[in-house]
Amino acid sequence: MISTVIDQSLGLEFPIFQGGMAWVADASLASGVANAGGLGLIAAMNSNGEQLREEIRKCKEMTDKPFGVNIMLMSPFADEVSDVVIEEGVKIVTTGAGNPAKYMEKWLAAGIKVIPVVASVALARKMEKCGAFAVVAEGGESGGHVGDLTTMALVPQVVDAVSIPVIAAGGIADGRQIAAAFMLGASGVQVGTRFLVAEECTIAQEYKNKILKARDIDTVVTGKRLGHPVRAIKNSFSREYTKKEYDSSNVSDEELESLGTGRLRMAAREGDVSNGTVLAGQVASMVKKEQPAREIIEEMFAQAEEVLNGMTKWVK
Ligand code: TUI
Repeated sequence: MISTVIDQSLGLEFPIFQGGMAWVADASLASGVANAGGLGLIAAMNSNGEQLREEIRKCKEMTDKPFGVNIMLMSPFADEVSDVVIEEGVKIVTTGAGNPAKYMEKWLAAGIKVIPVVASVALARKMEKCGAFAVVAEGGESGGHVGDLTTMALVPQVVDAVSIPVIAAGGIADGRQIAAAFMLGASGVQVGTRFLVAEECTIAQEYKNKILKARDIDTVVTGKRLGHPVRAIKNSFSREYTKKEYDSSNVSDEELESLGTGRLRMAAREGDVSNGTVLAGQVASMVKKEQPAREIIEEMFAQAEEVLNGMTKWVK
């Protein structure tokens, strides 16, 4: 059994987090992963305070295992949801796409374990100083909002820079990649893309099919010009957006911004995977079938153990 400070201190069976994916990570997925022994996370990204409160309460009905909330700091509702997690007694908060320093004091006072997602050594250091319990070091292989460094380069640099535990994210969809993360010094992993096809994941079937059909080179990063790059599966919308982003200097930033608005909801909830944004990581093509969350986690950790126990078999 692979066991680290992460599963031991958070009350999990396995040291694995489910990514706090916007428009995807609801009470159903978070409770599914929690019941399967991982850390389920509800994404607060697309909710205002009251909507998040309802989702947290739903999740409490669906599991008695620990779960957390991910707060996307670029969300217009970040301030109000930062209070709701306290009011609802959430014990674990992860953050993304920014620096959560201004919320840290009140979260720590409420006894919350704060685990920011970072894409650089500098932010990891700052978060350790602010009292973070751990950090998720996320490489640019991931889906959604991406930093510049790869997981392979970022994780060992963050591990060397801080004394708190590091969870590796970005490019992890099977046990070999979990084993690799441990070798880089991580104490756990965060997985997003593979959980998109979990049976407990409530996104449109068309979105799941797009993941299941993806090839290795089928993702693209758009949005660099506006300063918030996101990785998604290539489709007709990403081609239109890329063209406007790079080819047409007469398209204003405001126009580009409004072009992207609402696109993730369109894909994830309405199933329009041609005109919507299908966020996914570079490992989408490794995701082969729909499975219950428990099966996904057990399969990944069985393979990780096999790799770690018999290294030579895997070194070709
Ligand atoms: O946040 C994510 N992934 C996301 S958020 C999202 S919703 C969205 N995002 C952008 C535009 C429109 C919608 C979809 N996917 N992952 C965590 C993450 N955080 N990755 C990278 C970062 C990050 C990057 C820079 C964190 C901090 C940072 O700098 C902050 C600072 O002050 O240094």
